[in-house]
Amino acid sequence: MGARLPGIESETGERIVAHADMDCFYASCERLREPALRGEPLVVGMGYEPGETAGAVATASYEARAFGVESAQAISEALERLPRKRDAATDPDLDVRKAGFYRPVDMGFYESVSEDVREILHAHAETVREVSIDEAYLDVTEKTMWDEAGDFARGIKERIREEVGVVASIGIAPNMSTAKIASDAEKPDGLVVVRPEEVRDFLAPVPIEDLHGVGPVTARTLRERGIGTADDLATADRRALIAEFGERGAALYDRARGEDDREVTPTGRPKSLSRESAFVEPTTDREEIEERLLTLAAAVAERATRRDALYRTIGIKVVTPPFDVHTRARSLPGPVDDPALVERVVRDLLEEFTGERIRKVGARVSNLEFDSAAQTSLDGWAGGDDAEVDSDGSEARVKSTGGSADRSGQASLSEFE
Ligand code: DCP
Ligand code: MG
Repeated sequence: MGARLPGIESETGERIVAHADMDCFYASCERLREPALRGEPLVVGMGYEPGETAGAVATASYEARAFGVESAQAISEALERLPRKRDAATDPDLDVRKAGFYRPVDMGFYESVSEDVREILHAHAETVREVSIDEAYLDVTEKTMWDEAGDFARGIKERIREEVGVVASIGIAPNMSTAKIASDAEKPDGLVVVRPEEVRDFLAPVPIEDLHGVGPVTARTLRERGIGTADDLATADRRALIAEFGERGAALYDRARGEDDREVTPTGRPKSLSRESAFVEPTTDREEIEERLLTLAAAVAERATRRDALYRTIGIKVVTPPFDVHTRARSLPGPVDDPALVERVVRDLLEEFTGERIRKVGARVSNLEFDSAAQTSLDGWAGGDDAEVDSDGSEARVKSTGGSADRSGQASLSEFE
């Protein structure tokens, strides 16, 4: 990858990202309203009713995990490893000291606890991306510095513990994928800071199964190739990985090396919208290629309009055999919602690939803004020299660059992966 807009610096290493994940979340919530469960083996079951054996384990407290109980296990199996206290009290064959408590899930209550945690997270970050009920990424670049990141994370953990009563594990790193691995590294009650210069060493021993995007099937294939750790992956032959796994191979390789320049974007707010499509056979047919790309561009522009998204960057992706990915983009001086402009720009960008055999094309709008309130006419543009807007674009819905110029020029084009 590595294709970037001219004159735009890589942001790698400049970002400070935190990942927070609550410890045995549902179990911790149950302990809030039933303090007697603290320190006890506790299983929270989905589809479970008190006294019954149906359902599956949503989560287990760390005390229960010591008995071999884990998420997604059948309650019946969990009961074999960890009998209920009540049953153990009356059954002479069972040992009460080796028994635990079982509770059914109560999503409404967990959501309310989650809300309280989120409020604290938002107070400590510029941007928060909530990825599940108990997990979020925070962009804390402007809230802390590497030298004090540990104290900063400790402060967040303290507030969550004192004000909500649950325990968060936090990882801080220069990018999202490393921060997630860091938050998991010392659970429960974990706090791990991985400074930019420590990323490679920190990741090296991590088993490939713990890397984002590696499922059981991929893991098995990698292990058959003798690749068991992030370091094995990071030092593997990139081309061979691409030959085996396609574009995903390249992404895995980059993540294993700690290269991940994804921006922390707010929940529900994508940073780009794209669509791509492969030809049955790689083709040089200019008309077919252009037609396909324009269809994709129209679909992407329509999606942006529907979501009230304005874009500052319009780009294409062209994949040539074997799997060479080329991205090209043009940045605009201000955010627009202008399907005709998208069409014109992608057609222009495709020009460079005339005559090439092409396997796949894609269209993308990025550098999105969702603030649809402050749109002005085209006259409101600050005017940039790389813009390709001609006068017939006057119907475009355009937002003045005045109050939001901070985001301009940050487009990284490696996001197609
Ligand atoms: N959950 C679920 N089913 C699963 C996994 C999780 O219902 N298979 C629910 C219960 C968890 C919550 O989601 O409490 C959060 O998931 P985590 O993976 O973060 O697990 P925990 O927070 O329970 O434990 P950990 O301390 O490992 O984060
Ligand atoms: Mg959790």
